[in-house]
Amino acid sequence: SAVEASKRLAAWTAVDRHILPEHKVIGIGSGSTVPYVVERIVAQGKAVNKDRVFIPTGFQSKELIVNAELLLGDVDQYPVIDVTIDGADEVDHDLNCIKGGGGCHLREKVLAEAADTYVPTIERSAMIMRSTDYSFVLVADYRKNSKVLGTMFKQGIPIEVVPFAYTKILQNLHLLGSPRAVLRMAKAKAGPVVSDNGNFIIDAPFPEEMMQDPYTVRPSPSLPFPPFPLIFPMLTGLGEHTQLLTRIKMLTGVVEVGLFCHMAKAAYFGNQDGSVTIKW
Ligand code: DER
Repeated sequence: SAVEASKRLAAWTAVDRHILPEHKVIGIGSGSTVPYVVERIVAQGKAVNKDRVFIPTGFQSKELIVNAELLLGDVDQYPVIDVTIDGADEVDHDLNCIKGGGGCHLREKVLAEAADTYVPTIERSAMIMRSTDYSFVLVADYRKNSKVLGTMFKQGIPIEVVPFAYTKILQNLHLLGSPRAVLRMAKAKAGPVVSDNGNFIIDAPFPEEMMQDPYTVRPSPSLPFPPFPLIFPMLTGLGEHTQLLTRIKMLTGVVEVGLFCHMAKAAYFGNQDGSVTIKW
């Protein structure tokens, strides 16, 4: 199908550019696009892959690595990863993305952050603190290439929660601006979806205006620039709606939120016409 061809195109292009011989510890995401990533890595040959170890982001990801006869590692042995490559449910103009459509976003975010080439540099001229440059690369088909999160992937932000707290969290999400938040129910099993970590998943759609800027926090113009932009907007209320990620994460019982903001280094989208769109 056109969608599958576009997934393969995105995956192969990203692997060719970002999975290089010097990369020895590689994080493998989850979903229906990453099998094409593994396919392309295997095609790089046994000689280069025999010195590599591959870290999974869940059951499906582990099965992919094992079935491809690649060396399986875990994040305890390899807490620093050279590059992590993963799918996404939707990516906006600023490379913020919604992940968790497959319910794997907790471990995916751990591996995305582990691929962290954090280089705190201050550009004296503009006094700008460069934050993190994660070696975290997204691959997806054209349906995920969006401008504002939530406008294409409409089922809502996936939120992993401890089962004990899910009813309270649903109530709080309804108050926070997502009256249509629901517990994700399983299709091939009676009852809710249970994550690889034994938790529940809530899908919480928010109105478009809250998704314009799910993370970027602008310090108030009247207040000095960094290093504490996060605090000032809270004081001035500027950060009210742009702290969506933080406000969800702070609800008691929330384990992880499927919003990956300012983390991806690049995103590759296969298009129906055989071209590839790259955001970076
Ligand atoms: O759950 C996730 O974040 C996965 O990466 C998944 O949602 C990606 O979607 P895909 O099946 O279209 O690759």
